[in-house]
Amino acid sequence: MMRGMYRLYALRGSCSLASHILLEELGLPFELKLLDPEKEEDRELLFSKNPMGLVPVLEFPDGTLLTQNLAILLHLSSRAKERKLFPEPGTIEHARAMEWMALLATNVHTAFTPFFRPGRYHPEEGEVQRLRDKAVEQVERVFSVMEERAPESGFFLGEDFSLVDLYHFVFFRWLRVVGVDEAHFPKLRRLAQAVREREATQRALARENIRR
Ligand SMILES: N[C@@H](CCC(=O)N[C@@H](CS)C(=O)NCC(=O)O)C(=O)O
Repeated sequence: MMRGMYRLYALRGSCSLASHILLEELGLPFELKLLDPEKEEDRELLFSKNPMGLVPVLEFPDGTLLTQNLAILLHLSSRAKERKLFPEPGTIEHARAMEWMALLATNVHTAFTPFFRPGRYHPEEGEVQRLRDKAVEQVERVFSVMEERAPESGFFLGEDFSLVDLYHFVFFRWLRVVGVDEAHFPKLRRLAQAVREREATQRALARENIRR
C-alpha cells in the first residue's frame, strides 16, 4: 500500500458502496480493492482482513483494520467535523440521526439478505422463490415505514446532506435489483436522487462500474 493511503476492500454495488462514497466525499487518498467473490484468492484475502468474510473493510495507512459501515462512516466523518455530516453526540439530533443509521444498518440491510443470499437460510429445493418473495415483502414494509417518516423537502436531517442520506442511497439502489418499483416511495426517491447527483457519488459509481 502506498504511504498515507487508506485501502477499502469492497464488492461492486454492495453495502461497501457507502464507505466508498464517503471516502470520495471527504477527498481522502484511498485505494479501492474491488474483490471478486468467485475468486478463491480474493475470498482468502477478505477473510484474512475480516474473519466474518464481509465487506467493507477499511485499512488505515498504519495498517489498522476497521469493519462495519456504521463504524467506518461515523469514524471518518468525526475526523472531518468541519463537514458537519453528522450531529454532535449528546444532542437529540444525534439520537435521531443514530436512529436512522441503526434502522438502515440492521432492519433495512438484513431485509434484503434472504433475497441475495437464499443459500444462507437453507431453503428446501423449490422454496428459493418463496423466500425471495418474503424478502421483497419485508423490504417493502421497511421502506414504507421510512417513506412515512421521510421529510417532504431538504435532506433526512434537515437542510444539510448527512451520512443518513448517503447510507440510505446505497439501499434505495437495491430496490430495482430486487424488482420493487421506486415510484412507491416518492419522498425516498427524491432523497436518493439528490445523493446520486453529487460528484462524489458519481465518482464512486463510475469506479465500481455501476450505471444506475
Ligand atoms: N453489518 C455489516 C454487513 C456487511 C455485509 O453484509 N456485507 C456484504 C455485502 S452487502 C458482504 O460482504 N457479503 C459477502 C457475501 O455475501 O459473500 C456492515 O454494515 O458493514
